[in-house]
Amino acid sequence: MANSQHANFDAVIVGAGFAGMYMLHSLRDKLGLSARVYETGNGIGGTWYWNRYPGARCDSDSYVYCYMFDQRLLREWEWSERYPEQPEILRYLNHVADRFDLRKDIRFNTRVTEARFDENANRWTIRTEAGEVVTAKYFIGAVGCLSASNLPKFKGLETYQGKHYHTGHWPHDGVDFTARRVGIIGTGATAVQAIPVIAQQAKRLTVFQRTPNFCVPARNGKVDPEVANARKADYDAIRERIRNSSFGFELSFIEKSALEASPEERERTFNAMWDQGGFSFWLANYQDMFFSKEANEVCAEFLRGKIRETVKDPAIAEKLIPKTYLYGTKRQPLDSNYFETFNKPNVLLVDVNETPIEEITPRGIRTSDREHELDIIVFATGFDAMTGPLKKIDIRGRGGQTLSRKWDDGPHSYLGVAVAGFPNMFTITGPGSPSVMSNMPVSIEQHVEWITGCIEHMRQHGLATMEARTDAEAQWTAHVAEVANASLFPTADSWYLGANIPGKPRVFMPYLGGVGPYRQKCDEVAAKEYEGFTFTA
Ligand code: NA7
Repeated sequence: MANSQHANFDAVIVGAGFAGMYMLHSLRDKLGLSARVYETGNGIGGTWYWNRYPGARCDSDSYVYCYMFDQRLLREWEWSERYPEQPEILRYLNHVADRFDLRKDIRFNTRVTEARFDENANRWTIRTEAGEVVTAKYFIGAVGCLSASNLPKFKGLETYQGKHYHTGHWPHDGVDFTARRVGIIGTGATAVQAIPVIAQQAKRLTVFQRTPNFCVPARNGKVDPEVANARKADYDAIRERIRNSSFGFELSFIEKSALEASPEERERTFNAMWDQGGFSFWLANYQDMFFSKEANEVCAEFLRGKIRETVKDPAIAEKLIPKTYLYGTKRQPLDSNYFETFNKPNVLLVDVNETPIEEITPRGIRTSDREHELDIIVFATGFDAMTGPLKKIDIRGRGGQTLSRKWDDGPHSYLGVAVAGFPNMFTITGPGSPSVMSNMPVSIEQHVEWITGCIEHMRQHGLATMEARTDAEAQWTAHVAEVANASLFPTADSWYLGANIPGKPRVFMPYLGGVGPYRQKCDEVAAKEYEGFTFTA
């Protein structure tokens, strides 16, 4: 139980990943407020605490996948590779937690189950699964966009006698695949990382694929020390560039239509991006790739050619080629030997559109044509993204209205950071902000700093509550939809619009307007005395 001295806080923060850690540091050490973080896991790290599956690593270049708020931290930390593996990112976050003495204000192994706004006291009452109750003026969701794992209901799973794991809840002591017959369901960004690594160990790996992916090579490796040092010397400029970019990277689109370029020029450009690896092909391609089906098609055709070149068996290559959606409208997976893995004799690809999974049996997975005997099943089946983690908490605002109910038809939010009817509540990288359509640490820092500014403003003016206005929320929510609908993104059945979760409303959740313009909008709102918000004294 909390001792009485600390049962009332200025702020309660849920989640101790990148977002919750910086929010704590910011409120406690910059503003001098009392803050407590609750974290379900037994350690800090959020995404990087839970996702320990084989091959788990970041898809953002390490020199921009980190906090930028502290010059010394930025210059002192050395990343070992272009894309750090999960253990290294977790080491980095633990280093940050020690450096800023964060742990003493974090309660681990503690799930927040309920948060209610008390309209008389203008405070939030927060309850944990263990029954602890505390109050706070501010309630801040730092719950992550991809933390509510999705385990689809497969008939018969409870009868399965082997071991099964979801990639988002991986055992801390690892899983030994040696001499095992392994099945993996899913071929998203997670599976694309895990499959080549599992295939190296397992006796046999059966991949159950529903939707193939356009993968691009990550091209991971050591970073030339000269390049790393030059970046460290240039961090001020790098920070400015990524803060004003579209996606939080040093990447920008080619200011030309893919259709204006000659086939030879396109081939050269595509090959250069392919060789460079990473998100260039996705986020620094011809500027009309996300807007014109014809332009998109030439990009897709290049990638289809690469799959055909890599996969030796033409029938398997055809199965691995996406045909049901446009390139880039689902999250771009980065791969290290993904397509090559399907050339291995111990790897079998099952297209569940041809032979659907009928049930899980005590011995494995039965598809419509046969039973696949398996010792281990890996569910790489993704997450109830963005709204899922917030809806899991019983959050009640004014008049007892629940957030879950309010978001029945999709998320309604002002700037992705505040919700009308839920005063003094902030959602870091919530739906309606760039979030998953950006390099997360960049968007997290922007939100944390903006929220800190709001709270400082309230303190300076002696204000009791801050709340998004319904009209401002409606306008912003419409704007988020309008920007998404102007692109090709909503044409795909992606988790960006909840299509992976049966019954979830089909609403494009992240804001596609770009990290730079979004930051500018938030800064303008603040400069206009928080336009779109109401305050009470
Ligand atoms: P994703 O990208 O949601 O991938 C989940 C995969 O699981 C995807 O291939 C799904 O197919 C598949 N899936 C989901 N449910 C089923 C069922 N019922 N049957 C068969 N296959 C299924 O999650 P990830 O973990 O890979 O990546 C999430 C993000 O984490 C990633 O984008 C990064 O930002 C980090 P579908 O495509 O829905 O047909």
